[in-house]
Amino acid sequence: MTDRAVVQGTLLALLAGGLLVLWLRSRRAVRAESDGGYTTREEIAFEVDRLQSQLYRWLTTTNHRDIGVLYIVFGTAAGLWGGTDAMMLRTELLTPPADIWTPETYNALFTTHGLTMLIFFVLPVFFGIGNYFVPLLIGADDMAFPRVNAIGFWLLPPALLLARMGLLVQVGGQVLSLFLPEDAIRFFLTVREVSVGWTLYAPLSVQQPNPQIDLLLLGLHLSGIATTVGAINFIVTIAYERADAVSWGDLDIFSWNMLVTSGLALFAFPLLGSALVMLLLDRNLGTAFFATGGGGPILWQHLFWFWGHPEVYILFLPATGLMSTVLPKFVGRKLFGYKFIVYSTLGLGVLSFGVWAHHMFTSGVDPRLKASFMAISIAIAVPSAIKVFNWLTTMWDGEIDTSAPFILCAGSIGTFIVGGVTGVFLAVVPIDILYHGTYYVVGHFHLIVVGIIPFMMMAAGYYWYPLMTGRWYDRRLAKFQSGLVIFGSTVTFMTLLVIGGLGLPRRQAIYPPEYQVANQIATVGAYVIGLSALLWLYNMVASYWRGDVVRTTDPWDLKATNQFTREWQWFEERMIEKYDLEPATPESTRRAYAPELEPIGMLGGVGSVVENVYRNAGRAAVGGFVGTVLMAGGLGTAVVVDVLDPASFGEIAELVGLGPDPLLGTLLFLVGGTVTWPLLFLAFSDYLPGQLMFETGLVFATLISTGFAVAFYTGQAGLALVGYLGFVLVAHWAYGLGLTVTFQYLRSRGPREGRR
Ligand code: HEM
Ligand SMILES: [Cu+2]
Repeated sequence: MTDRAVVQGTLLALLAGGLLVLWLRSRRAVRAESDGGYTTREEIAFEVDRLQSQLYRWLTTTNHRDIGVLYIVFGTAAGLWGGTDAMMLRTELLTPPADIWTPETYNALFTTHGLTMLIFFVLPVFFGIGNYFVPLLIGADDMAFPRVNAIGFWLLPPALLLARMGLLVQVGGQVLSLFLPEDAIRFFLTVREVSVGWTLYAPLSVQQPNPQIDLLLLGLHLSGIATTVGAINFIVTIAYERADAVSWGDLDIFSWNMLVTSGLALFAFPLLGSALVMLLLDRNLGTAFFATGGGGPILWQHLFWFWGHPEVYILFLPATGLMSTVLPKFVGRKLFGYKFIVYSTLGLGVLSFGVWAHHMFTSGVDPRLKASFMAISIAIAVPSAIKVFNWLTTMWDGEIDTSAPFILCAGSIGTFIVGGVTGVFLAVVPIDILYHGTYYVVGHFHLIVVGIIPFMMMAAGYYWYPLMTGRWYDRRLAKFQSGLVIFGSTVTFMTLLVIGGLGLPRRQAIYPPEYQVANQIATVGAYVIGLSALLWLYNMVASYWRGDVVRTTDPWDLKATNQFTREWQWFEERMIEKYDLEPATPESTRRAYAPELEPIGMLGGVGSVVENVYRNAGRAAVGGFVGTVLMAGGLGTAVVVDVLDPASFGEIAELVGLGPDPLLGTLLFLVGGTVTWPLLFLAFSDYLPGQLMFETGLVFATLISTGFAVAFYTGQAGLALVGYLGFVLVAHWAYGLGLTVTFQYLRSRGPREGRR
């Protein structure tokens, strides 16, 4: 314990000292303000008066932007603290035996790391970003309840102190033991950081005597109150403080996500609070909520995870909201599928309360119950996937600006996909039973908690930095840092997935030597993440007073793609007011793809698809005919060289219930080729932002060729199989090209269309 206390104490002291030095220097240099403007580089004298008034201001402010900044600073500090825990964890795992820290220290580390990150890092930072930007985005003056807002924030520092008192007390004990006898400072020697795991599973959490557990429970309870209060404020603000022009259908995606997150928090945190009180009572007053014979240890797991699973979504929904906000600005296109993203967010919110028992597949839960939780857990992948597809589609055919925010967005989508897919496996009971308690789980959830949450925080930070400070950060450093953090996370957490797949259990300080090399790779990756975090911090802090001044009202050239959103309009007004800047005018404007402008048919989306089909039927038939003729050549050759069995056309007819008649099958095939597929292609092409060009046709053809390959497969093996697949693919490409070339031709001859 000692070594760890000293290390963490020293690191924190160093950090605090460093910040103090930076701050003192900044006082003497130029000051930028968090209000969308900058001050000139005048010298500001070091006055006690001014200091006092500043202190007073920050302690008593009820301004949503100030409170936002406070939240962000607090959350960042907590994140660095929890990050230090993570670095220490990984350091211990450099060698197989527990020789760097003791096993007890190791246990404490993964406990405090998890809790600090989940409770004191993510939500405060997102509440901070929300506080700063939601009112600007919805055109409100401030949050609905500014004073409650301040209270909500100021509950957090004491909560963190209570939760992590163990370390402070230990360091205090170290210092005191130099002067005082052991008896006099007994309290300091009994309190130690909690080491029962962040899930606080009973019976261990009930039985361990460490008094710090009680302090932790109180701290968590307090943080729960803070979160609930903040959540209520967001809900009321978004529901009632919107400007007249902002209807629910115009509400931006980030605010939608903050709304759903707050709704989840409102249901989840009071429940956690009750469970924590029960645990406190069990520990101190001899109740039997979680004792065998009483409610039982499994009851704790139910209560904990009924909060714990939605909590995961509370953490990650705001990150997806930031992605949907930032990504479109850097690909020059409007967010694709606004409505579907909103629905999927709401869907995730509801479903997230229905899957908690997937964390308990290895506990003694009724197998029938497990099966139903498995089903819902798999289903929850759908709304997440919808978001991913919409992001990818937003990027499609965009004009990509590879600045730091974009790099982080693209990296996030990648890690999120791997993290999400590995999660689907864990949702399956037998697979979870194999992998539960291994590093596979750690790899899976870190690909999400690291691969999208901090990435999006950084991306949003870079994106809005000019607005918040009136200055630019070092953009080259930012690009480097973004690449670095993606690289580090991939190396670290992919390695954990692999060693977990090989069966290495998590939460153990000592491990078999054959895993050493892999563990060292993961640790080096973690150090890379740590380094990139420091580079980020340096860039943000140093640029605050040294960065280039922003001299335009549209730093990201958003007007050119019609994405000059409300918060930037606010910024523009301020810049004009304060610094007499001219409103920026873009050199050219491109028409960003705007699904909102598309005519909505009678039945919403469905109606417009029907209209499309009707409008396009003629064109589709011609294109489909040309494509099918070309394709027939390829398929005919395949029949001749004997890799495609003509009888398989009969199977097609059988598939739709017409009996195994090859002739009927061929007919069906022709109808599909000349009518159905071209119509589908045209219907989708209106929603697919790509140009109606060869690439689109090839992609479409490749996709449908997989269906064909499955449907027409008649047991070919070896070389015949390769030939079969090859011919199927080539024939479909011929089809796709025939289709698109015909469309191109018809379009170039037909009347000019306004559509694209
Ligand atoms: C800086 C990058 C990070 C690294 C290198 C890292 C590393 C680790 C390691 C080694 C463990 C222990 C695994 C075990 O023994 O079971 C762990 C656990 C955990 N981490 Fe991280 N982590 C990082 C960031 C984060 C973030 C950002 C969050 C939350 C948003 C987070 C949340 C957790 C949680 C909840 C646990 C589970 C503790 C447990 O159940 O044992 N981590 N992390
Ligand atoms: Cu879960």
